[in-house]
Amino acid sequence: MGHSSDSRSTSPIQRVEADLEHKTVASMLNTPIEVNLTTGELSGDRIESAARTIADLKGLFRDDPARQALDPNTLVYRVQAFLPVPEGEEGGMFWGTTFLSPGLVGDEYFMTKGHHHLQRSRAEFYLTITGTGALILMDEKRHTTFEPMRPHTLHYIPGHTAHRVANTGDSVLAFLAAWPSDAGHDYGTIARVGFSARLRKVGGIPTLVEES
Ligand code: M6P
Ligand code: ZN
Repeated sequence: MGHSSDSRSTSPIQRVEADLEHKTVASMLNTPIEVNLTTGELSGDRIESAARTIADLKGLFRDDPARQALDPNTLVYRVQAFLPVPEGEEGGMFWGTTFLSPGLVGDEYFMTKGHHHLQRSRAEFYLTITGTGALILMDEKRHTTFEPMRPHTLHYIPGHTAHRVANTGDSVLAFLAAWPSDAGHDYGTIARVGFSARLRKVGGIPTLVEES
């Protein structure tokens, strides 16, 4: 009663309630990551990054002497990924951006390694932000096709389909990707048997050429 004249004073109970409220708000506050929709760059404190240079991509391109003639430190692509749950966990989703440099190894465009999903049924979305290229898809019968990529094209990669991207332009190709957290990456199959066709520059035009 005596202290009720002071408007700033609080009873011990009121103070506990205020503290609890503060804690509840603090524990609910997640800082979201940000996607720069002009460049594709992800920012935030939970982003993982990886880079692949010409030296890392031994065995990927058809013309290995041409690869060896390039500066081994040449960046072919880098990937940023936001993995909010552990890799392999069922029911979650992952998000990433790939930045693929322009360039050629012989007559073959700079490209990603490409992969099947370990869980073959898992699908994925790619959304092109900048640049031009091709999404190369191979089904289980080893039938290979490609979809042209240009800013704002959205690509659905069905399950049971190997996928890789080639940069056919002269600037960085950046694309966003979203895929299930239990998809996984199978690189071994591609390393062993590859895709049935490669995207090559033939008479100045990107052309899917069957492997002989
Ligand atoms: C996209 C996603 C990633 C993938 C990356 C690079 O961002 O599909 O899962 O890792 O491209 O492709 P790759 O793994 O074939 O090198
Ligand atoms: Zn994938």
